[in-house]
Amino acid sequence: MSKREKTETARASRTPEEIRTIYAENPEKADWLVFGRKPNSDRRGFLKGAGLATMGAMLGTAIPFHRNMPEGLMPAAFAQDTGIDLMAEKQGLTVLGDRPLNAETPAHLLDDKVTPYERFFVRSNGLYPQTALDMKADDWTLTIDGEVENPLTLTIADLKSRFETVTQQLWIECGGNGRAFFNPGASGNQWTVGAVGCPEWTGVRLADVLKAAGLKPSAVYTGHYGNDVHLSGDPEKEVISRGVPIEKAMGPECMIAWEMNGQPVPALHGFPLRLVIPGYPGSASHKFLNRIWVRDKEHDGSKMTGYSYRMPAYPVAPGTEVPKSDMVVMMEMPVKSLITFPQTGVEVKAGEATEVRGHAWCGKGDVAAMHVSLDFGQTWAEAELDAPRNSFAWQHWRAKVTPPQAGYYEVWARATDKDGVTQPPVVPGWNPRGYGNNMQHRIAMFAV
Ligand SMILES: Nc1nc2c(c(=O)[nH]1)N[C@H]1C(S)=C(S)[C@@H](COP(=O)(O)O)O[C@H]1N2
Ligand SMILES: [Mo]
Repeated sequence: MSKREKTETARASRTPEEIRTIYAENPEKADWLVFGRKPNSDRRGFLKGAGLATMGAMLGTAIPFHRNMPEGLMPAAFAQDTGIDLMAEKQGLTVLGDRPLNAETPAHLLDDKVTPYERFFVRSNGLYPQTALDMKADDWTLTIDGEVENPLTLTIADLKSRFETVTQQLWIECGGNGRAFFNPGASGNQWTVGAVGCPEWTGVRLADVLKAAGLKPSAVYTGHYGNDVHLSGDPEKEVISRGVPIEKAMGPECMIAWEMNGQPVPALHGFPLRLVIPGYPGSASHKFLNRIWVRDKEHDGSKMTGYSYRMPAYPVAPGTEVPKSDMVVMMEMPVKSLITFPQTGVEVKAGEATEVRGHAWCGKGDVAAMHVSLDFGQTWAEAELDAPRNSFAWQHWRAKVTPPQAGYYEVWARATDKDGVTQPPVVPGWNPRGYGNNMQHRIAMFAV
């Protein structure tokens, strides 16, 4: 074979998986492989010559309209499959979209004390990295740099050997959970109540790793990075990069985890390493984590600024146009609860006591009390509320309700935090992007 023939064979024998990985890791090489284009040449050319031959060979057929096809676009044939395979083991989730993949869990499927993989919601801002799809990351590293005395680059083996391994049950709730109920509505995923879950995580404390890197006095914020791929396929575009104040990051609840429920963190949830920062919007819990940049100011990565995960600094009337300069970063999630049993629409016997139960959680820490009502909020009965298994695990609660006679009832539930702040019966403070809706959860109950 001539050198040229060898090159052509090398190009044409790539699998779609390889092409995606190369696009993610080395865009210039990908351009060369797919389009036969030299680095730094014009990105906006149309497909011709070697590029055309290569792409035709990879697709295994001719491209009749090749004259119209721009270079630099990864052929859709190689684009990531939609979530169908990734979602195979999820049970009963409502898929809100498949590019990016987002799915929430109906309340009655969140009844487990520890949320199993099958029922844990999925929130993606980008496409899944090949390392996660392959569940292979032998040489994965996590870098801690920025405002630290000793920048660190650690393998997962280093994390395991240098720091204490801890297991904690910690909840993650998307900042936009409940968005569907805002009026006027907010753009974004129309989460109802199920963008929350509380699996068990194994890993190290974020604080231990930050301490080992030696925080400088100038360290005030974290900035998180992972290797998921922007929806455009452009490897240079950042999908999401959020951070938290150092005081939060140093809390013992915050973890760098490699296991979820005793198994390697699944692809959908950030294989091989993710942050778990309970209490804050889920977006702080970065998946596919490979870098923490310690900042000397509030982090300004993608989806940290503008209206993303920000609330107006003051209460506004629904629909108000709030200037960006008046939007502040969302920190603690509000106190909240779910009724996970029975399922809404349940039929019960009039005059008989029925058990209702669920979980409660709060961004500031423990929930202090839990109440239920069967008369549209006129009277409330205190529910039995368990202590959390560990700090920032959700708390289980149960109560009995007895519909006095046949008819339609609603069970309303509300959690109250240590400061006496409780969940409102209707949507709380309107905000442009529909974050932080902690209105009371309610289910329908028919007594016969
Ligand atoms: N790398 C990366 N991390 C991420 C995201 C993402 O798109 N990419 N989404 C965030 C958001 S908005 C949420 S709510 C949680 C969801 O975690 P889960 O998909 O494991 O339920 O992950 C966060 N971490
Ligand atoms: Mo989120």
